Amino acid sequence: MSITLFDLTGKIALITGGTSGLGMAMAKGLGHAGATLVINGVSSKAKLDQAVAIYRSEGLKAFGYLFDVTNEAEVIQNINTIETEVGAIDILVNNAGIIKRTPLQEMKVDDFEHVLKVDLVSPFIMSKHVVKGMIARREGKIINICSMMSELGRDSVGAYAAAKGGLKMLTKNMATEWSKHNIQVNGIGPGYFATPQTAPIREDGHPFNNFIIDRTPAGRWGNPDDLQGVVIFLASKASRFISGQIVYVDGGILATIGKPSNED
Ligand code: GCO
Repeated sequence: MSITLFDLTGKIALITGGTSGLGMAMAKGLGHAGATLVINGVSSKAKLDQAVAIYRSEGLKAFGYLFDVTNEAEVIQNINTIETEVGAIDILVNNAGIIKRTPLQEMKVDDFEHVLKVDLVSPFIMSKHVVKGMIARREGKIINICSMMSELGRDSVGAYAAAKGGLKMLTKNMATEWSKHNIQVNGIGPGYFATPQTAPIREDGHPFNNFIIDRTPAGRWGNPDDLQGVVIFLASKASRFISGQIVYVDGGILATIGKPSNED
């Protein structure tokens, strides 16, 4: 089998929320597989420039674009600019996301809507405008970053789980409508990973830390680099006949109801 199946040389990959965490790890994987990286950030130009410098320090071809993925006018403008300045987008990774940990009964409607807007509506906005070029070229890859919360709930993350559950079904519907154009749309569902997003529930002996280690058959938190293989796979020719699937990278947590804490 030729290893060129996984070669992304000559491809351009746009990763939203690519300035840190899982987005940066996945982008580095795509870059080291040969893709040119277009990194979206929203918080600050300084943070975006710092991230682009990190990619370039690893010998990767990377460009940064600061825009709000929930703002359709900004999305349209920046996709046009990217396709003029860098080139046609072959791979879109909808990774940008937020979480607000609040019990549903206490959650403000504005906060609930904001989580859905970033985590569910923005992948729709981004994909709606990137897919036009992919359809014209009859080729493309869209990868939506779902979550194990696309399948399971947890106290205090109701808005996030609703968004990620919706993103799972949006992924299937994108696949339904766009696969006929040789565009594959799939999702990645990370389990619990050691990132800035999970730092508040992981560090300084937080009880959740031991819970996750006990609950995960692999017995550890995920390392962001654990996602590089699957994102290269879903971005490459190797997955050309796979569409509408969510690949869970979770150390086995979704496979089991777990075990009593006093059992090895
Ligand atoms: C939480 C975590 C999770 C993980 C991840 C799991 O508070 O439960 O933040 O949401 O981040 O999404 O797949």
